[in-house]
Amino acid sequence: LKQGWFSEINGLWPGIAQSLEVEKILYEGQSEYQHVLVLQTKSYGKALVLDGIIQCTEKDEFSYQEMISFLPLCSHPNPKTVLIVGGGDGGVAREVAKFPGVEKIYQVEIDNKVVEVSKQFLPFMAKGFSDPKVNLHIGDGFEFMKQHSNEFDVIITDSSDPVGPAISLFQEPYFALLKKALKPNGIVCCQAGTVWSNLDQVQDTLTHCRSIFPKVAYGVSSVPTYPTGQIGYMLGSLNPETNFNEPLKTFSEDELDKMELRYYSDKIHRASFELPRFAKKSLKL
Ligand code: AAT
Repeated sequence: LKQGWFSEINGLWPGIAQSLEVEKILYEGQSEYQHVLVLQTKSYGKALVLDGIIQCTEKDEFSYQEMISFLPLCSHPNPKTVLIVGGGDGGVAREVAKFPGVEKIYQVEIDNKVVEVSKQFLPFMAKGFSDPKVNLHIGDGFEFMKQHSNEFDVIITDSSDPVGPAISLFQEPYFALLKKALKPNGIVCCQAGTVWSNLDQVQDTLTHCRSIFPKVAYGVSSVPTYPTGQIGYMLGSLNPETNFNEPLKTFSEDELDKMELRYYSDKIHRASFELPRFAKKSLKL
């Protein structure tokens, strides 16, 4: 930490780095899989950093957690059983548990240390784990997927970036396993990079997704503390009739308030798939 600032320097986004002014290091340790850091930042609240990469901050985490959950859930006619891969902070479980009709939430996170640290320092996200619908399993998402077929309506891959333990979750065999683990007409949603800093990665993920799913889409939301201030979501459906642009489930303002949704709405859902021309062209969307 140079002069009280944390900088997210990484070869995944060469020559550009997000910086956060730090008031206090709340936790620092090395798990079996990665370096784990929790910071009290000056302007973005508490921040979780794994292997030097910002996973979420208190001030803007809701954008990512709501969108990666509600984009697929609202695109499925009746999601009952949901699997979350990764998501050790509990934020995605918190969001999925809000969705009416979801009966069972399974989650596979590789690193128990992330879960423990989140329960201790990031309870506003880790509260997701205390929902009775959530069944948490500690293990590798890729290995877990091999052992499951025809079980889930929606699978959300809330994984870290394609370095370290998450590499396998961005490769083609993983998408084939996702297909097998889904029920008929199932939907997947995966964390995908952005067209500003990771165009090659987004193209690769899209190619894998297209080779497996008859319907795919790529949407974005703004997350100030992620590289280039946004993040992408790769969606795939086994049902060729799925139209990701038009949510099947919509909520009134009152319902959105009750569910404590601060980013997602049906208008944001539609808008998230509207990409700038250069991105549409390079992704052939
Ligand atoms: N919820 C927002 C943050 C994340 S968390 C990513 C999680 O994926 C971490 O808890 C990490 O331990 C877990 N993970 C990594 N690899 C695997 C694996 N193979 N199996 C299961 N879980 C895994 C995402 C941040 C996005 C950052 C964008 N720059």
